Amino acid sequence: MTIKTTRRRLLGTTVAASTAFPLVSILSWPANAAEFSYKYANNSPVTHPLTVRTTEAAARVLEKTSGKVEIKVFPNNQLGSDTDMLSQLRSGALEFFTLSGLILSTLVPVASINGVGFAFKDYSQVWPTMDGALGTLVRGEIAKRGLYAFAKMYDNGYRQITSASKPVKTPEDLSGFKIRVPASPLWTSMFKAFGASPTTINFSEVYTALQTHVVDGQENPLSLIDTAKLYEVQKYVAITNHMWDGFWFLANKKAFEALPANLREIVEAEFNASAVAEREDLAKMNQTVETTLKGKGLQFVNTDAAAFRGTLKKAGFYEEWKGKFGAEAWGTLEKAVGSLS
Ligand code: X2X
Repeated sequence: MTIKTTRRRLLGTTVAASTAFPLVSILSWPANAAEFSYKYANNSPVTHPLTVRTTEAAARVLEKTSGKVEIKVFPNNQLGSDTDMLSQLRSGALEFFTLSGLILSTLVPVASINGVGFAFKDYSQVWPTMDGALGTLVRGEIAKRGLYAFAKMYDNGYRQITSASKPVKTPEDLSGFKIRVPASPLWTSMFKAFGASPTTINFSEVYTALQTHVVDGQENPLSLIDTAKLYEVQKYVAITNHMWDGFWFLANKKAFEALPANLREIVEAEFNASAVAEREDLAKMNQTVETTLKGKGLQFVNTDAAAFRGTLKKAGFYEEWKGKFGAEAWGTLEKAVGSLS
C-alpha cells in the first residue's frame, strides 16, 4: 500500500466519522484490518467515568484481539437520545450500548426494579444484589428480548433532586413541581406519587429544557450534575437519595454472537473489568463532588428520607409496583434489602 492510498483511506475514515467522532482512534492499527468493527454508544459526558472506563476497555479489546475487534466509542448522545439508541441497538445499527435499567424497562419491564424508591440502604446492598440473584433475574429477562446484558453493571448513582426556583426541603415541596424524568413508567409513577408534575425528557435534551424553563427541576446523581454541567442551569440540590440507578452494558445478541467465542470472552471480560473500575471511580468522586458543586454555586439542602418514603407508601406506590413486578422479582429484591411495603 502506498502512502498515498493510506492517506486517502484515512481521510475517508475521518469524513465518514465526522458527524460523530469516535474517541477510540483506529490509527494505531492498519486501516480496515479489524475483522469486526463495532460501535458502543452512551448518553454520558466524555469526562464521566462511564465514558472514560468504557473507552479504556475498547482500547484493551483492540490490543488483546490483535486488532481483530475494533469498538468505536460514541459518548454524550452523539448517536441520538437513549430512546433512539435503544432502537438502534435492537435493529443492529448499534452493537453495544449502556442504558439505565429503568429506561430499558420500556422493553423489559422488570429491569426498572432497582429504581424502586429507597430500596437500597447503601452500596453494600447495591452491588451484592445487582451482581447476585436480582441481577441474574433481570439479565434473564433481557436475554428474551434479543439483547445480551454483561454481568457487571456500571454505576450511575444515588439520585438527588435539583431545582431552579426554590429548594425541595420536604415532600410537600414537590407538590405540583415541574420535574423532568427519564422515559420510564416507574419514574413517572414515583414522581406522581410524590405529588409532582413529571415530564418525560431524554437526557440529551435536559440541559436545554432546564435552561429554557420547560421544567423547573430534574433528578440525577451528583456525578452527572457535575460532569453534564447541570449546575449552570440549576440553583439548588436536595439530597434525597430517592433511588439507586445503574447502567446495563447491553449487546445486540446477534452481533455479539457473530464474534468467535474467544473474542467474545475478551470483550466481556474487559468491559466487566472496566465496570468494576468505574464503580470505584464514582465512589472516589462521591467523596469530593459535593465540595466541587458547592464551589460552582449549587446550594445543598438535606432532607428527611423517612418523610419522602412515607409519602410514597401513603400514595400506594409500593403496593402498586409489587403487583407490577410480581411475587418472584419483588421477593428477590426484598430478600436482598428487607421488607419494602
Ligand atoms: O437520563 C438520565 O437522567 C440519566 C443520565 O441519569 C440516565 O441515564 C437515566
